[in-house]
Parts: sequence; C-alpha cells; structure tokens
Amino acid sequence: MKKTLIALCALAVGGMSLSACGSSEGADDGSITMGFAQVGAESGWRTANTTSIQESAKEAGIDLKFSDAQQKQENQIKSIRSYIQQKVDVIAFSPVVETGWDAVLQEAKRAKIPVVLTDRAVDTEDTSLYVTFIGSDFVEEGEKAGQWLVDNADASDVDKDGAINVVELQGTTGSAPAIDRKKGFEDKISADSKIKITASQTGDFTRDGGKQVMEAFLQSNPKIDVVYAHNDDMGLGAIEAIKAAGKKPGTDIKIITVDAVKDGMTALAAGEINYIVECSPLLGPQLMDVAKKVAAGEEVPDRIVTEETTFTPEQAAEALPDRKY
Ligand code: GZL
Ligand code: ZN
Repeated sequence: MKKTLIALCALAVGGMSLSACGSSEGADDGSITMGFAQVGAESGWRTANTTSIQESAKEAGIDLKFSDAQQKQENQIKSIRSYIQQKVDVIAFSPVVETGWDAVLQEAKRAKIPVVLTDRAVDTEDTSLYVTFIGSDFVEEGEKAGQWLVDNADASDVDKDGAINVVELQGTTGSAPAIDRKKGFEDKISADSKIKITASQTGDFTRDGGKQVMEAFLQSNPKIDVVYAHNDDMGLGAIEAIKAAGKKPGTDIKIITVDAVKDGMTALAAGEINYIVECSPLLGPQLMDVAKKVAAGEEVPDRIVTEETTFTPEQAAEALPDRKY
C-alpha cells in the first residue's frame, strides 16, 4: 500500500496537482500536519513569503503540505478542501481576495480543523471561521505612503504646475492590500488639495502588469508627477515604461511603492524609487508558533500585526547588505 501511495503522490506532484501528498490521519505521534494554500508566485514578496513558511515549518518540525493557486480563488478553495479531506491538524492560507470564503471555512469548522489567516484578511461576519490573522496593517502602509507625499509635496510637483498629479498602480482587485493601501493613501493625501489621483488601475501585483498599465498611463496622461504602486514589482515595471518613454524615474516622475524587497530596495538606493513602505513577508515563524499553540489547545490572540518600517534612498543603501530577501 505504502509503495502505491508514494508512486501515486509522485505522479500527482508531477502533474502539478493541487492536493498534497501523504495521508495524515491525525498523526498521533504529537507531530503537526499543516495544509498551506498559497496565493501564487506573483511577486518577489510572495516568493520570500513562501520561503519563510517552508523554512519555518522545517525548523518547527511541522509536516507542511503546500499548494500554489496561481492567484485564482477557486484553486485555493480546492486546496483547502483537499486538506480537509486529508484531515490535517491545521489549515493556513493567504486569501487572494477578501470575499467568497464562508462556505469552505464552514466546512473546515465542521471538520474541526482550525484555520489561520496569514498576510491577507477575509471579509466575513463570522469571525469564528478562523483562529487568528497574522499580517500587516495595509491601511497604515497606505497612510505612510500618503503622508510621505504630503510631507514632500513641493518637491513632488515635478512639472511645477501647482498640481501634483498621481497615477496609481493598484494591487489585485478585491484583495485586502489593494483595498486598504488605496484607502490609507487617499485618507492622508486629502490633507493637501493640490494632490490628485488622476488615473488608477490594477497591475495585479506583477512587474509586467505594472509596466503595461504605466505604458497606458504615459500615453493618456500628459502630466504625471508621481506613481503610487501598491507593491515594488509593479513599481519596477513602471520604471521600465518610464525609461522607455525617455523620462528619468525618481526625478521626472517620483515613485512610491510598498514591500521593500531586494529589487525594490536596490532601485530605491539608486534613486529610481523615492520612498518604500515596508511590508514584511517573514510570517513563517509566527505562523508555526501559532500552529503549535492551536494544536495544544492554547489561546492565541485573534490578531497578530507584523512590525515594519519605511525607507528613503539613504536608508535603503544602509539596509541592503543585511536584507534577507
Ligand atoms: C502583502 C501581500 C502583497 C504584496 C505583494 O501582504 O499580500 O501580495 O504587497 C504580493 O507584493 O503580491
Ligand atoms: Zn504637477
């Protein structure tokens, strides 16, 4: 039987199946089995987040089953259902969008499998559907970005026309970071009537998405002073488009992004980005700590906020050598 099972798994994994391998009928040797349904591999942040989760599971001795949903909600739901069937001890996931989870989370609840949210939140009335949410405060990240622009308004009106025209590259439509980073930014810039968002569109958190949308913005908006990108990857795509249009990123057009992954910090240190708000992907250790507590039936806080900061070009140059991702 075992041999067949392994062969079957090898086949399944080869076929990039969503379900994970091995059975874990409530392993009674005290070890914990976790099913993790990841969003995808859309950005440098996501890759670092996946590494943190996989490495932390190994260090914690937790048996991790992992799936990549290619940013599709139906794939994440399929993965969660397969983890329920495999009777894992705990399910964790980063919901690609905020809504549409109640049914599958009810199924996990009926199966008495605790669910931990990481990175992104779900928008549900029934908070009994998950044990805790470990992740950043995205509204605060948007506020930090907006506050920087208010504090640096004059220098950001690069065409000196008295108006600061901002184009916004939004994250994945319907995702918590896209909704909240927009909200926080708009709250802060409302303090200065010179600052206006003249165009806003999703680049789906990818470099290519940011590049394509920025190309369109450059065609249709003669006056762009600032780009606000909801993540570094879309900001890096925008830099390619700005350069192709014969303009200097960071000088002719100011750029503000969120994440602070290595490629973003490198562009920041080079002055092609002007400000980055950090969003830490290193959620693995906290997730494994929560999983152990939950498995032991211990109380855990219902919200765990990750610590993060902001970077100017000078601070990026200083921080780069020690950055883990
Ligand atoms: C934020 C995370 C976002 C990152 C993007 O916690 O959900 O998704 O900011 C990533 O880089 O794609
Ligand atoms: Zn201007």
